[in-house]
Amino acid sequence: MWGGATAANQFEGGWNLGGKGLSVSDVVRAHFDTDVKNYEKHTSITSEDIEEALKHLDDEVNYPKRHGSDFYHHYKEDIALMAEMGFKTYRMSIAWSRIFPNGDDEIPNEEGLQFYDDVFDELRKYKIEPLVTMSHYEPPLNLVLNYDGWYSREVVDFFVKYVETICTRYKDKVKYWLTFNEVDSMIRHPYTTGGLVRDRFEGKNFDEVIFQAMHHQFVASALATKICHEIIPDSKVGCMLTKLTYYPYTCKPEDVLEAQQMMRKTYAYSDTQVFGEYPAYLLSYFKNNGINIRKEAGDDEVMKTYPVDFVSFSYYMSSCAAADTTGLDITPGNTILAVKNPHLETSAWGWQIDPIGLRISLVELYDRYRKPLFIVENGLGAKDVLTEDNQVHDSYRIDYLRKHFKCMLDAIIEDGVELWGYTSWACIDLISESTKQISKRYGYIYVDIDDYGNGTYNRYRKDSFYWYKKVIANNSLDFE
Ligand code: BGP
Repeated sequence: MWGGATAANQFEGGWNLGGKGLSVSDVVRAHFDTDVKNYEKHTSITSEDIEEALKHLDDEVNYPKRHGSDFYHHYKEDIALMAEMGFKTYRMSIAWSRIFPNGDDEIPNEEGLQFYDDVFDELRKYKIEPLVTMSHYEPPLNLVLNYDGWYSREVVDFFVKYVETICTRYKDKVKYWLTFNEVDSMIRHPYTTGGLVRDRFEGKNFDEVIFQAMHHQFVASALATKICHEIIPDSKVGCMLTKLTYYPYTCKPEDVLEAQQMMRKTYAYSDTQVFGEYPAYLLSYFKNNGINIRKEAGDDEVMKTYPVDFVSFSYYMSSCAAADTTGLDITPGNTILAVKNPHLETSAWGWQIDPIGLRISLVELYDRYRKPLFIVENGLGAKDVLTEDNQVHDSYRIDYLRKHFKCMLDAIIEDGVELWGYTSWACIDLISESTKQISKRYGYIYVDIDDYGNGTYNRYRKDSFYWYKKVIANNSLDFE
């Protein structure tokens, strides 16, 4: 299933239209003046930041996720362009706060439900299968301010109600679902993923807070799988992990061990969702760090009984790990900083380009889980130039994709990996999660706005658009 991916919090816009409530992402400010490689600045949100954002509800310039790429008003045109490329599938997310504006509402927002009905109908018109993420950095803000986000057990119940609502409403329209985007990302950006604001937990072990919130998401994810299967018997529900890939910097056993430990930090969360229980090494981590998770009776059983049907992941880059990093170059990756690999090139944002790492990831995940895999994010964030005649010559993107596709094919053909599909991130330009810039562009389709939201919002096909169309039509790279 070839296609592309987006997420409402970065793409949809219409943040205050159609009865939508505020989500965590609507109050995240961009920092246009800082080093784009400085993640800390972009991800650590304080109560003061939120208060400030609430005073500026007319500001879309400094809060770019509010306008995104305005899919809200462009969905027909965007889906037609996806169809023109031959998409078989489109990964998107439902904004929870469009359905339950405050998260704890008694009844859902009909206008919000209708919006996604319209989107799914439009996709059906072109026989594009939706793959829907239930929660992609979109917890309703009210759940942060009045419940402390996913730290609160009550949020599990609110999520369950939301899942029941969307599964019932879209039971004839959506078969493929993902529960939480990059569930592991809670450890790197606890606010966006879990609605956790550090200063609200003074006096508490914040690491414990994060794992408690994550436990709630694991239980909620298992319950969502159960609900989905009950309401839509032929549905498939997947987990979604950030596939970070670490190589030992040298063959010194100390570096190999360090890389293994780093990889386990990546796998801990998909291990839990696939095997339905916490892996021994995560339990050891809890014990050794004084982390006590509060569980309710039945949690373990729920997690064990309703594991995911397939494993989806994002893959952009790889990194190195060393026991002693003194004197080594450090470079950014997907919300991480890690040791630079001297054998790889980097993107303009410092991410290390590694197609073979994708094959390695596919093999490792398939050997580990023996479940079908789905690559739901992969792509190159680059600075594109729109020419005077509205073209974008993005040969660098084609080059990145071609090399990754070749490795994907090798994984399927040589290594026997069962890969259901591939949705590149992001098929249409949108606001970057880490830097809040649209100038970090990923799309096959250019959206004519700048980082401040100035522009026409017109869509233009890039060179990669025509290339991807050929890949899909041929279902191979042989046409080149
Ligand atoms: C993933 C997220 C996406 C996304 C992507 C690219 O981790 O699921 O939401 O944005 O990374 O990252 P960025 O936008 O920081 O370039």
